[in-house]
Amino acid sequence: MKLSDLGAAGSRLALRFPELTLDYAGLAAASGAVAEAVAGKRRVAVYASARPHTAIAVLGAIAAGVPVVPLNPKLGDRELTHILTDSAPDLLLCAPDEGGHIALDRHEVDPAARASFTEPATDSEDPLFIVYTSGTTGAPKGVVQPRRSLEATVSGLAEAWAWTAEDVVVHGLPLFHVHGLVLGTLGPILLGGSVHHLGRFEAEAAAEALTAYPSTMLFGVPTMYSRVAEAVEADTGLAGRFGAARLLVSGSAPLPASVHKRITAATGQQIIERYGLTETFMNTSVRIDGERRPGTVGLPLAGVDLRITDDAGTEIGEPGLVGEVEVRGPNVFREYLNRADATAEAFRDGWFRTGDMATRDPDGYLRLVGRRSTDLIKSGGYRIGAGEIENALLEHPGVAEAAVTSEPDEDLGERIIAWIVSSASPASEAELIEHVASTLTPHKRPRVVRFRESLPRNDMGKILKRSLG
Ligand code: MLC
Ligand code: AMP
Repeated sequence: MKLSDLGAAGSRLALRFPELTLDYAGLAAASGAVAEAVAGKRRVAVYASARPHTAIAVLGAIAAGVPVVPLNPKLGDRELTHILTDSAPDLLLCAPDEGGHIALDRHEVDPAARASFTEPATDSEDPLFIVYTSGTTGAPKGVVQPRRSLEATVSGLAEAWAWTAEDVVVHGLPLFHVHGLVLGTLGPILLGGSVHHLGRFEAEAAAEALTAYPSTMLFGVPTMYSRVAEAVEADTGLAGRFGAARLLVSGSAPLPASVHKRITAATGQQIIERYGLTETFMNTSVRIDGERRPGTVGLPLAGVDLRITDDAGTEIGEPGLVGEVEVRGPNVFREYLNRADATAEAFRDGWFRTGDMATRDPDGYLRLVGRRSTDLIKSGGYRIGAGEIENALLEHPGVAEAAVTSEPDEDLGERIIAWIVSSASPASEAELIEHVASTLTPHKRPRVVRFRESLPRNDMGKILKRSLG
């Protein structure tokens, strides 16, 4: 991605946020000022609020060849400290009124700044991002994604969806994860198109944005589409506006077939599903001209090798049989930062083990059916490890024993449940929820706490989570 190429697009719309609109010339110039400020740094953190400053900061760092660690602005003390210690960024990029609590040298991003910058030569294997994501146990791991992954994913999706510079991508996704940052922000900019970010997701605001331009695509997680389904059933005017989009795309978690069908009934649109991970960016999608079959995530994108294996690692060729999804290709990450052990464990014979269980329809369409471990939870489209929440709970003086599980939830897909044996000085449900929200991050908080006299354990002392209830 060259800033000079962006600048050449001149007065075309690049970014629209509630607080500010930038054309390509403005975006290239403001990003150029960031690139000047970060040139030569080893690594920078970006305070990734849902604001234009985040997009400008990330583009500037990419232009300067400096890897970015996106920070969720709502990170609690423990998780923030872990990420900053593990990734050791030289500088924080943020808006002037943000990030005051973060003890790093800072560069304040100014959307009105103007600078031109000569980009250094880069290699496709150079790290682009270090994105922190949860595993089943322990603290989140930093996924090192090289420049080639971005290229592979954006070109693969562009081909699958006939996505061009004419499209305006509308969304209200957070900008510290792959979905909102890579697909929803860098994707449109790489393709010379536009982003209309809603600031936060509301069905009404999305409907308005979807009819403000000739060709629009909506990106969202299933929780957002389930809220759209409610809204369009209650208001036919709104349904018409969603019906006017070129494409509605869902990802990050399973889209319930019921939501898919309700939205089709109300708007005439059939949602397209695509499947990815922080470690792989995008793997598969339903194609624009393919059958949009509820419950399926389509076919591998160009360049992506995908197989389904049994426990021994042998490929399962036959449709209908369940196995683990393994992926290989230019979209796959390099390593977990400072975690050679976890990296080695994640790969088998050069294939990345996704932890997702799936089957294939006879025509090759992939159908995700669950995860290898019940200790990875997807709530509101966020990936959350049971282990990290258990560790946080066990550090609270009111907790003697803790286990974390999930239950189906209409709105969030899954909701987090904490099972607690209290200590001699018990804490309330609200205190424990707040404790997790403030030490880790609010979306990792349990939605329900269930107090028990004891937790079921096997002879080895391991908690039998399946017996909780
Ligand atoms: C609640 N809040 C608290 C709190 N309790 N803050 C501090 N302390 C507490 N105890 C805050 C929340 O932070 C949030 O603020 C607000 O209150 C409401 O929180 P919520 O009820 O948890 O969520 P909600 O607003 O209902 O959000 C639903 C949602 C959200 C769908 C909008 O879950 C979301 O944005 N999900 C997207 C996840 C995503 O992008 N995943 C992609 C991963 S990448 P505030 O200010 O935030 O409203 C990936 C790869 C791929 O998976 O394939 O895409
Ligand atoms: P994350 O690393 O946060 O990006 O989460 C990746 C996980 O999200 C995958 O391993 C899947 O379990 C899940 N996921 C992503 N897209 C989909 C989808 N379209 N349908 C079902 N699950 C999905």
